[in-house]
Amino acid sequence: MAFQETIMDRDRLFARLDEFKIETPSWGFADTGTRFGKFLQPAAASTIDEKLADAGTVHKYTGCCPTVAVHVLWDFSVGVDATATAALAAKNGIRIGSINPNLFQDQLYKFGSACSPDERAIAHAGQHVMDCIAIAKAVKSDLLSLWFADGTNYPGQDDLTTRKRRMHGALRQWHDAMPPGMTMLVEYKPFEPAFYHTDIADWGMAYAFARSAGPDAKVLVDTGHHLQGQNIEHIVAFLLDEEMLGGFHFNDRKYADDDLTLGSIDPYAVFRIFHEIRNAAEWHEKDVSKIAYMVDQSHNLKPKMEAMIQTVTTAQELYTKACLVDRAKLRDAQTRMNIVDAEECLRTAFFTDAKPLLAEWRKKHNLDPDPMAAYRASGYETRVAKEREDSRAARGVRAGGSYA
Ligand code: RM4
Ligand code: MN
Ligand code: MN
Repeated sequence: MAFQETIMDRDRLFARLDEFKIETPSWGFADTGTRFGKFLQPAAASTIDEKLADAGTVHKYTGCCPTVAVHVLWDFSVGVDATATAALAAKNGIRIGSINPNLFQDQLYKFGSACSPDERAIAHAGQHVMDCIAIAKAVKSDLLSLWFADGTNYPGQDDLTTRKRRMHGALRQWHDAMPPGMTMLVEYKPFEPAFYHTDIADWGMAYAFARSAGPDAKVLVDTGHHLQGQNIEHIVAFLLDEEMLGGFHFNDRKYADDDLTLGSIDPYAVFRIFHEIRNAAEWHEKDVSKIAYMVDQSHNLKPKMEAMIQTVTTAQELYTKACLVDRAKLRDAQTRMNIVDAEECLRTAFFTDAKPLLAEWRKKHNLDPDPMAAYRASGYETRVAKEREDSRAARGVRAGGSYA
């Protein structure tokens, strides 16, 4: 189906695309794997310099990834000047985005961090978050993104209500320590690494914790963190109406928290999420400009950079399709209670080829209309593979990476 100017003119669509910025994760450029092992890639980034170079390169070809998320312990060693890292990001044409504390790897966190029955673990977590806030200030980031591995493995292991209260206490304290203008994002996950109960298991708990933490705390929806069959777009619509949607971690899944490429398993579900965001903006006068769109993927087998470019362009395509929903027609069909006509409004937009429109948008921004082809033609991967192998050899380190 051809693009209909009547639904949304190009200028309006292109303005929407200009606003649609996606943050790449530093850890998405590093070697990752599963608990069964890692398959190393010569071109994978193993230093923050290399990760920033990769993130800058993705932005150079896509034009929509101006920030990179960092995981504090993986990207900042103790004593390293965070402002130097921010300067390095700027040199690569990007900025440091969300700051992700690491509240799960220290031995002290065996029974949790903020919810641990061990007061030393709570104090350690609190100190780490204060350090993260200081890093955020130094790099001029306004997002503190919290994910907890807290939970228990066996019924009776700890008191669920007491743990809930510990989490409330920690989040309130950390919220109060944030400077004005900083937002705290609270992520949820139904299970893993804890297998019996997770302290922030779903969006409702994240909502309650964020609400009680203070006005600058919002919910982060990681698309992979739901039980099978969960209607994610409904959660998104609900949170938007409550003005509690802080952002997303993009990835796709088939079984659990698989961290696969966004839209690789169910692109229609991603489209439906974007559709609810456009509904909130266009029908319900919600400000959707502050939503933080972030990628949280683990490219275990795909070449890292290609996987990231594929993710970002897929997100743009699905967002464009959601912008193309004929909302006047949809309203009319809903008013007439004609289910088939209403559903067809969504299907028609979803099956529209967004690629030519995105090619035009890219040309307008002096970008190559085909970011993947342009990236491949640049020879970046072959070049950095050689450089990074040499530099790892010179430093006497094996390829590795940050996590899993
Ligand atoms: C979790 C979650 C967090 C990510 C950690 C490493 O499953 O998605 O966002 O930072 O993994
Ligand atoms: Mn996540
Ligand atoms: Mn995850």
